[in-house]
Amino acid sequence: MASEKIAFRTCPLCEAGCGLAITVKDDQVTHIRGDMQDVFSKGFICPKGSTLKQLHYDPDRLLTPMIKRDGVHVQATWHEAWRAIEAGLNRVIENFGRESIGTYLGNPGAHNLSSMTFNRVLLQAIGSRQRFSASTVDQIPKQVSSGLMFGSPSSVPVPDLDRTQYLLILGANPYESNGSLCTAPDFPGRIEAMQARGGKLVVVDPRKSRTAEQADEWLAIRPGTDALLLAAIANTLASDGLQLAKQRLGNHINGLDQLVVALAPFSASAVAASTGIDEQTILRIARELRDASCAAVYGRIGTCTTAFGTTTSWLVDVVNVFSGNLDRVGGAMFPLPVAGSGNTHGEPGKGKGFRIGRGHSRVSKHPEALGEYPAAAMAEEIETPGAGQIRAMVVVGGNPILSTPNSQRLAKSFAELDFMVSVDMYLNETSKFADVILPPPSQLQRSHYDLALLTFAVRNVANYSEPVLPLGTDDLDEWQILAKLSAIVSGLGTETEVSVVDDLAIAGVVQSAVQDSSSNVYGRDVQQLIDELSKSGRRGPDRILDFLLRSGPFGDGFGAVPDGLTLDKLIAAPHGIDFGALEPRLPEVLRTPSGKVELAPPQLIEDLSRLSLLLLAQVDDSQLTLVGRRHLRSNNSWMHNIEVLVKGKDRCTLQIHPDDASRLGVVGESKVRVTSRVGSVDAPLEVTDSVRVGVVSLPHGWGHSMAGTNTRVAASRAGVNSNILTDERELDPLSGNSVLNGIPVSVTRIS
Ligand SMILES: Nc1nc2c(c(=O)[nH]1)N[C@H]1C(S)=C(S)[C@@H](COP(=O)(O)OP(=O)(O)OC[C@H]3O[C@@H](n4cnc5c(=O)[nH]c(N)nc54)[C@H](O)[C@@H]3O)O[C@H]1N2
Ligand SMILES: Nc1nc2c(c(=O)[nH]1)N[C@H]1C(S)=C(S)[C@@H](COP(=O)(O)OP(=O)(O)OC[C@H]3O[C@@H](n4cnc5c(=O)[nH]c(N)nc54)[C@H](O)[C@@H]3O)O[C@H]1N2
Ligand code: SF4
Ligand SMILES: [Mo]
Repeated sequence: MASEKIAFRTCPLCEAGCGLAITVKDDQVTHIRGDMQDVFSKGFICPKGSTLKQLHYDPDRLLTPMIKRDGVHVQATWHEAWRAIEAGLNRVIENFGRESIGTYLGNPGAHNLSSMTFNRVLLQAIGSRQRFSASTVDQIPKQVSSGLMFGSPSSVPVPDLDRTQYLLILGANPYESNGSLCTAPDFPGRIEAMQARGGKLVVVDPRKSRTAEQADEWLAIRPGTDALLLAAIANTLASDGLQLAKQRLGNHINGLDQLVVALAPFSASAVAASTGIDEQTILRIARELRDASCAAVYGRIGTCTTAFGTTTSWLVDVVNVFSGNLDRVGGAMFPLPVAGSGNTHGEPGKGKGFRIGRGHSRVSKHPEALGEYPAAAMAEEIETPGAGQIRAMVVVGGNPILSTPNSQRLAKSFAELDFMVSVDMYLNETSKFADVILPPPSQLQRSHYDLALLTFAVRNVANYSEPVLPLGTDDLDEWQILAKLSAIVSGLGTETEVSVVDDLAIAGVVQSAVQDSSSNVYGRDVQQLIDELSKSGRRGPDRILDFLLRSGPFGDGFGAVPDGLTLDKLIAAPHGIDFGALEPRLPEVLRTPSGKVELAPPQLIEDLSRLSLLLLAQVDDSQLTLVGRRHLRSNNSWMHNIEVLVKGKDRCTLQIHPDDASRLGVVGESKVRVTSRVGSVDAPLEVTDSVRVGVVSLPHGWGHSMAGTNTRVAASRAGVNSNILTDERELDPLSGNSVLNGIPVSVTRIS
């Protein structure tokens, strides 16, 4: 008789983390649907959720390591791969030192328990400061502003979606993205529930996105000017006296007077021309935020990936404070992550605070942020000779050749590397440069817990998934790959058992917890705790996760809290455990030296002078600016090899407003040439009034036509790479984040 089971697991593809119910017959996945009983997603999934099946069975997915021989990737055994890596990396280390090894960690690692627990080990083993990741083409500005204001880069306030009555969204499109830095399965449903209870949604976006279409009000802002808009909203609230904010938060804030003075130049009338939003509207939005029974401001990609990413992210929370909505039910609130995080460790209410610029990149002297340098600086660090020049790259779950600015320059530099390793399941635009590719198992063959994303969840929930399908006999789990790499690069040799690295990893985690006076295992014996954990037979990420759960805010503290959480208890709850709605956390959540919310961090106050220069800039709508967009059926660059997700009409089009199209004489063209300072692409034209005049939009993650890759479906609908146009010189100077939106471009006929 055929064996049939239904497995429950969290979808690891995006930040929403929906529960899936997966039917497995004789070790074959037959069907994937939403898990109706999931405590958080309650049955919701998007079209990507069910494609974990197609991903697993994708004939192009790598099942064995690949080694490049005479320029061509061929299948190899793990043993051959490890030997090649040892030889390649050792040669670079011996000749040029450890600093010459760069790393790039990609986005899927944030959704991957193995990477969340072992990437750190790998970085330590490599021992180089040349660290890069997708963070600097994404959310790092929000983490820097949160670090400076609240003392920890993990303390990112999220809109209390299920209870708010007014939501101001800037530069996010959760109807396509399903939300980011705000973990909320069925974000659209939660917005519609807000509207149904009489709440209002206002969307600020240069495009009439699907979220803007759903909004009660759409404000078509000029790209890159959100900081001005928010400064003017804050300024308006300040001139009204801030009674509400002082009454609610007065005891918890520092720097109010200084900030109010610094905001003076940014009146609603002063920013109207630059932002394209009229004075009366700005004044009204400010007062609506203040007068709503509760309200939240939320900004994402369109606010982070601009030249004022950090300042904009800060001003989002300044407005949350000024309207009296920070840390308030229905406002912007701090989650309490079940497995702990930077915002639960250390003495409650006080800490060492947060710093950037503890080092500077070698070539352009960009300040370090969160232990890394801007992805935009990777190419120059590879190209520029001298001590510390990158000669080898280790890329884990990243596709920077499509995801980071001035891709053509980066591709050229990757081609010049002495050695490269990719941990990736596809031979794609980035891994094609690797001397060795190490394939992780599929998403269905691993356990899962959203260590990173549940830190930003709109409810305090926990959900663990066991692997749905077993590893193949020759497969290694991703943590084992990372552990082996760590052993090799630290000189322990290819024969080292991964358990050696694993034991070091768990010891490090436990050690830091027993030294934390706020931890429920403070002062306990490290070995005793590890022995207790190891009784289950668990190893690797699961053992570490068990520890994080047990020592977290809801944990059993190894006996200290009798009813507390353990991994066993979580496994017994396959639809997850809901620890309830968010609760106010001020001042306990703070880790600033002052024990207050720092409203006026010096770097940010100083950046307001740079921002004021934007007010002087000539507004010129004939200069087109490029912004991006996401589509529900995409996932950055890497799911275009799944037929059901790419079929239908071409989505990689250049959207342009009809007025601009006629001004430029391109109305009837099927394709146009788009050119920026750094490059040029020919893209299909889509004339639509969903973009504002002066703005054109092209999605990122496409451009699958490079030779030497093997993603056949993606190649058949290649599209063009929008990051050929984005400029590696344009950065947010505080966080190092790339400017990926608001790129000056010209659009011309292809002669
Ligand atoms: N379907 C799908 N879902 C995804 C992803 C995906 O690729 N596809 N990627 C995931 C990842 S890694 C992330 S980080 C999240 C991102 O999630 P979101 O932040 O929601 O990202 P986008 O959908 O790109 O929305 C950004 C919006 O900003 C607008 N915008 C551009 N420039 C500006 C500007 O200057 N000001 C303002 N106010 N708006 C601007 C764009 O028009 C766009 O509508 O999505 C995640 N979810
Ligand atoms: N112009 C423009 N550029 C952008 C953006 C934008 O809005 N506009 N968005 C930016 C954002 S928000 C992000 S997050 C980045 C993403 O940037 P990246 O992280 O560099 O790129 P991804 O497209 O997510 O590619 C992920 C890679 O990991 C592989 N992979 C998938 N799952 C796994 C796994 O479990 N393990 C391993 N080892 N590998 C895996 C995939 O095959 C793929 O090669 O792109 C950024 N680039
Ligand atoms: S919304 Fe995100 S987490 Fe939910 S099914 Fe879709 S891809 Fe998966
Ligand atoms: Mo992202």
